[in-house]
Parts: sequence; structure tokens; C-alpha cells
Amino acid sequence: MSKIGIIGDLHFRETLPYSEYVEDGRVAEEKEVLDFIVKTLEDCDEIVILGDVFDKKNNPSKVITKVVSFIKRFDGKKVYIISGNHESTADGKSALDFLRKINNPNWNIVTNKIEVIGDMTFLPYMTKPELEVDDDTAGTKKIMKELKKNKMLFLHHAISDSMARSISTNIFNEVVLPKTGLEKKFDLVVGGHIHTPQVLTGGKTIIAGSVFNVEANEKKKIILKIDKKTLKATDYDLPGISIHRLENPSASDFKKIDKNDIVRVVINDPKMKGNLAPVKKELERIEMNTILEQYPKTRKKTHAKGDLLNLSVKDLLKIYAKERKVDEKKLFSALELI
Ligand SMILES: [Mn+2]
Repeated sequence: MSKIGIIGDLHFRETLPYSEYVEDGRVAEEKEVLDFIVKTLEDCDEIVILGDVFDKKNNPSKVITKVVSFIKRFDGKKVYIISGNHESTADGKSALDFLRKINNPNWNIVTNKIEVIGDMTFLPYMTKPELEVDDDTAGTKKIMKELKKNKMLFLHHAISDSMARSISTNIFNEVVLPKTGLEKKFDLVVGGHIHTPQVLTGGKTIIAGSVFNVEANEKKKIILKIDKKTLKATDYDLPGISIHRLENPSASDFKKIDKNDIVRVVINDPKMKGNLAPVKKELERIEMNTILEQYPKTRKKTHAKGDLLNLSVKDLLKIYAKERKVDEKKLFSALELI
């Protein structure tokens, strides 16, 4: 029974975010996750890496080495890697290009055009200049026209009717491909790019999500195996440290937190000022924690230049929303996303 192993956005970088909170800089955790992936996908004969392998377009040698040695661990398997937005430039170049020079006959690097290999179609992230279009709608149309019917599609683009945390991809300012249109052309669609793993309604489109916890309050990280015959997908929970951001927490908010998690407490409720003993008591059992007290200024003069410097990002967004007449809630959720 032949299986395809699916790995979502890896975003390899020198050190994982929040590494300053952990004694070893999250090095052991990174190794644990990668070892888990290699071991879990041992029985797959094909591996698809869905893009944003690199977090950046230009990378120090340490990061390049990390990427190459990770891919080399799938020795003997066919490996397909598509390029993501984090690693590709507007002119169609990608941080992954150098992998072709390694000249491994088992590696297929797809960076700047749609490629069809047997019953698998690969769509890397394509910029508007690459697509020779001026706006996102034209980009969507062009890609949909170029995609020909096949069994499976692997892509690094947003798909409509999915969620990036609490935001619908339908309001994204980028090329978004229509879920129903894709499902007419393919029996199975597997996407990267969006970091929240999810199976869309009907079960034909799966978003793998990202591999490492890099933001506060991210929940579930997975990899997938697909049975090539039945197209049935099975997901496997990845290990990794959870990062929590707690605002003005009470004792009960700490119940779900593991002692090995990273916890960042933000206190901005003036009522809690001087009453932090219960919070500090809860934090005692959590090794990796910080507590930030950030009380709002009582007096806000929005139009005086000097005062703006003292405003919180949220306050500044409120002013921006008011001036530009946009929904402040949308801005806040966008901020959360960043
Ligand atoms: Mn991406």
C-alpha cells in the first residue's frame, strides 16, 4: 500500500521564536519534532513538502544546512518540494533553487510554475508579476485556467472558505483559489500556506498547517499520510512546546497549562496592579514564563504628536480605524494574526 507523507510549512530559521524563554533555545524541541516527522513517515514512499520550508528569502548557512540535512533524511523516497511565499521573490526566484544543484534524482523542486508528475499536480506560490497580472482576481483566474484535471493537487496558496486562525481566507488581500473550483478539477487538494490545520467541508480539501508552534495560543500541529489508492488522509499530532499568552489571568486560566509550556502573562488591568501574588504563585510551577505589566495611560490626547508615542498598538489601531473608517475589530484580529 503506497503512501504519501505530507509536511506543512516548516519555516526553518536559526532559532524558533520564543527561544529566549527556553534554556536550550528550543533546540531539543526542534530536533524532537523533526525526528518525529522522519520516524512517522518512514513507511511512505513519497514525501510532499508544501512550501515555506525557509522562513526567509536569504538564509545563513546554518539554516541552509538544517534544510538540506532534513531533506536528506528521506533517503530512498521521492521528495517533492514546492516553493512558498516566504522563500520566493517577485521575479520567480526561490530560496529553494539551490536544491536543484544538489542533483538528487529523487528530489523534485517546484518553484515557479505548475508541474504535473503522474497523478500529482504541484502549484508553488506565484506572485502577481510571475503570473503577469495586476490584481488578485486576475491571478486567481489565471491559475484556475492553467490547472488541468488530475487526481491530486498540492499547493502553496490560500483556498477560499478556510480559516487562518479566526480570519476567513475569503477576505485575504492575495490570490485566493476557490475551493469548489479546485474540487471540480481534483479528487484531493492538499494545501500549505495557512498555518491552522483543517479539513474543509466535504473532506476533499485538506490544509496541513505549519509544523512548529511559533505564536502564542496556537493549538494543534500535524503531519499527514495519504493512502495513494483510496486518498484517505490520516493525521498525526506533532510534539512541541505550546506558547500561551494570558491577559489578566485568574488562577483557573493556568489549569490547562503544562509545566513545560512557554507562558507570557500580560497585565493591563489597573485593578490587578499590586495584586499579582496569585498569578505569580501559579507561575512558580512553570519554568518558562514572563510577566509584563502594561497599564494604559489614564489620559489620552490623540492629536498631540508627543502623546502618540505613549499609546499602545491597540490604541493606535483604534485611531487609524476611526480616521480611515474601517472596522477596528478586523484590524485587531489582523494584529493577533501577525
Ligand atoms: Mn506561506
